[in-house]
Amino acid sequence: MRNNLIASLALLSVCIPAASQGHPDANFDEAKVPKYTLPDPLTLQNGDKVKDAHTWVNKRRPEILAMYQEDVFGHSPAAPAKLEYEVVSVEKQALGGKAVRKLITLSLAGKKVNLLLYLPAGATKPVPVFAGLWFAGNQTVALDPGVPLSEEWSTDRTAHKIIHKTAAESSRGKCAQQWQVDQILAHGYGLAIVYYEEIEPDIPGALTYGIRPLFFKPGQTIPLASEWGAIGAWAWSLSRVMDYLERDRDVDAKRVALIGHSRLGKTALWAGAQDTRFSIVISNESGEGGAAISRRDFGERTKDLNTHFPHWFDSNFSQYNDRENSMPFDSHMLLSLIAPRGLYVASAEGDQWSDPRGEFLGAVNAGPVYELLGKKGLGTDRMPAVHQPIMHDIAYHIRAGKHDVTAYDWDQYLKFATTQWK
Ligand code: GTR
Repeated sequence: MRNNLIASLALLSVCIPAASQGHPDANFDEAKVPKYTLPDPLTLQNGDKVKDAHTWVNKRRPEILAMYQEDVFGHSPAAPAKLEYEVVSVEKQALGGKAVRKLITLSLAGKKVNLLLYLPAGATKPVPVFAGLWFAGNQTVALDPGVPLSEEWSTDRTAHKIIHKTAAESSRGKCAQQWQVDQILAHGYGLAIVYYEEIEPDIPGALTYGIRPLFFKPGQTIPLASEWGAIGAWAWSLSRVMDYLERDRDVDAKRVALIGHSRLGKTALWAGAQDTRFSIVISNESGEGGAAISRRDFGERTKDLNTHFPHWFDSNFSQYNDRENSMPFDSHMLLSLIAPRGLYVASAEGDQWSDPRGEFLGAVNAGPVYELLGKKGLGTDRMPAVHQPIMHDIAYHIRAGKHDVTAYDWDQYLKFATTQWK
């Protein structure tokens, strides 16, 4: 199994950063997962049961949100009083006439971040939009040369140097299959995308190149133990993308689906948990620290996250290394913060590191909160076979293949969104 894992990690698409290599004693045997008890999302900290939507919205939801702010992703700054942005260009005949392409520069605390927006050409009313962050420059999802090449970040490990360079023209369209732009447009939807490393490079020690220091108090040099990590910064920026979408008259901002893969799936969940303006949240293989139940000793664990990616979470999170059973929360509670909005959790069979069953169980156990709010959870605790999606207000599928976003995944997300947006 471990060899399979390493083989599948080695096959990762060039579009997705190299995954950590696991650790020698990672468990991939379901029979060896010790028993655990999940905290109840519908019991308040004072022990009272949550029996109505009012108590959920006003008491329990804020309690859970506060736990995640304090101990996992960290507290983020408030939204700016006014979003600063500039629409740099509007191309009415992009992608061979199929799309209107807008390039927008968002100014996040003064740092410029490029938002690429494709909308279906000829739309007669505001359109719903899929929004998300991506692992490489905007040109990697754009086949047309109208989209400028992005800056790229990488490390020279031997020289302990962070390298900042401009992407090559050959990177254009490189990850297009992971976004299915034609399908999205054909459904009458738009796509809003930002390259996440413009917000903060995804490298431990790259803090100073991102937006977090722009919010430091005088004399502060590192975030406090309960202040946002990089995932917090990426998630906060997704809310700024939403601020823009609300101002764009061609967009139906009441119907925006947030989508993220892997670490950006964790990010989408955290953004959607905090910001209820997103009407749907899609977690594609978000794994540990995302949709997967942390208490399950299967694949990646909390300590792996805090060791390999110390910049992602707040520093309080490391108190749970090897102590997942002491968490007053688990992933089902993060997922329950999306309720009553549409939630899609997806796994891949070849991505055991992300613990597909743990992701499924996260979605199952968010169900009671959906039911309390009059929505439908997965309605079963039997994991479906590959390519047998379950779609209610919570949806789940597992597909064949590796850690990736595929056309199959998009077919399901488009179907789910279309049902939710009816
Ligand atoms: C892996 C990490 C996972 C997942 C993945 C990714 O190395 O262990 O938690 O987020 O990276 O983002 O591709």
